[in-house]
Amino acid sequence: MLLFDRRVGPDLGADYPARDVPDWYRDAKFGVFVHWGLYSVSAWATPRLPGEHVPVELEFSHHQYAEWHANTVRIPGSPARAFHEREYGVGTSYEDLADSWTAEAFDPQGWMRLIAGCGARYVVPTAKHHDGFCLWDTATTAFSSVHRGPRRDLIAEMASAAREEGLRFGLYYSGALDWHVSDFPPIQSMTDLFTLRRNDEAFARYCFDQAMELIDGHAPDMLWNDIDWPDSAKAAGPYSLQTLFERYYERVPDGIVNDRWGVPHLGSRTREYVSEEQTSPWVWEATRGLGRSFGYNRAEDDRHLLEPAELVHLLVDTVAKNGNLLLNIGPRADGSLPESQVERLRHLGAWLDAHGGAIYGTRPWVRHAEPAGDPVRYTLAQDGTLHVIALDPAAGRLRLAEDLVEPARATASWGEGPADIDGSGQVVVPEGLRGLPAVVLRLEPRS
Ligand code: FUL
Repeated sequence: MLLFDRRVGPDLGADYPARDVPDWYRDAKFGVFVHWGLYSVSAWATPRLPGEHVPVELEFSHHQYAEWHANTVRIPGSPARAFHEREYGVGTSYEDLADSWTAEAFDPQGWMRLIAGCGARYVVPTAKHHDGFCLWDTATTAFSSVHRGPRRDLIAEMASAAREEGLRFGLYYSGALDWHVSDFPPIQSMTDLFTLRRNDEAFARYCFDQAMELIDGHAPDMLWNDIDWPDSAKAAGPYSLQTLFERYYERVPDGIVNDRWGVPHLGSRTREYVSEEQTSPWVWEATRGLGRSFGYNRAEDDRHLLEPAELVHLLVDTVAKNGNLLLNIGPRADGSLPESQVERLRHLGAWLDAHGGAIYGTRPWVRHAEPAGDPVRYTLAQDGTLHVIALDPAAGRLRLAEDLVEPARATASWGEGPADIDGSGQVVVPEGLRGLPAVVLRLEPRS
């Protein structure tokens, strides 16, 4: 039984033919999202502890995402506005902050070395977020990092550093929202999110031109669009989305897009701060920040961030269900990376270094977990080796599911040596492995 489909999604007809998932993406499993932009200057959002929720009517005035500051600050009475007025004085707009963004400690080689060194196979920085500030040398607007603030083509620098480190390079682009070229009241509800946005032809052309600059200039391996795309570009035409996709796949034949275009063109399915319940036949991607924001939020501390062990479990759970993890980091405005984030990435990297064989290049098995058994996740190597990833090695023993005990799967081993499975399917976890967040029992097929 094949548990995953070679295609990104079902065939949706001639306008949006289904494409195969490129092998590099299916094998990569782990990418790093980088939310860095003008919003990293204010770098503030109402912090939320794990599991903490705010009433739905406060979701936008108390937005958890620091990269939403340009919107949140315009909501009267919002904590972000109070912060902004305290910090910058009444009358200073969000856009005024562009000239104080100097990015003096930005070291793209250092970033990419760290990201690749921690086991990520691809990286996706934000080229333009909802604030409309472009991080590349664009002919479409002067509201960019080349004309304001850093006076550098940050995307070009990241692209070449990433590729030097052997990373695939994707780009995030906010296709539906651009607050720099819109004139609406602030978004205060989910309904506003999909209505207070431009859909006119001039804006569709603007987005098309910007996306084409990025495609022509950097051939991004992944095109990660956000929210939606201007409606007027959804019918056939020279600046239509169909044309954009055609041009993209021409330029990057093994490229992949995501699913946030507002049309039935399926790419990798995005899940933000949530997971798939079960193995999905379609490739998908879990994304979240290390805390509750993507952009750096100076109001967060360690209490708001995932524990290193939780991070390993998140990756393992995602991969077992046919997903990739696109884990976000939020650098500070000056380009430095907060130590609490670096430490977590390194922790994940160290685990991957020892156990990456159970992650990279794997495929889902017939089930991802044992609903009533010990906490495990399964992945299948392409040579038929089954990985039983135990999520509670501190327990010291693992009880295998009945169908794994006899007789099809012969040799069982931990990374460091053979494992003995007793008659009742119990296996002892070697003492030296019990302090790890997860350990891998390899069950090789009988040859
Ligand atoms: C969301 C955006 O609104 C967030 O700011 C973030 O970029 C996330 C990845 O996608 O929909």
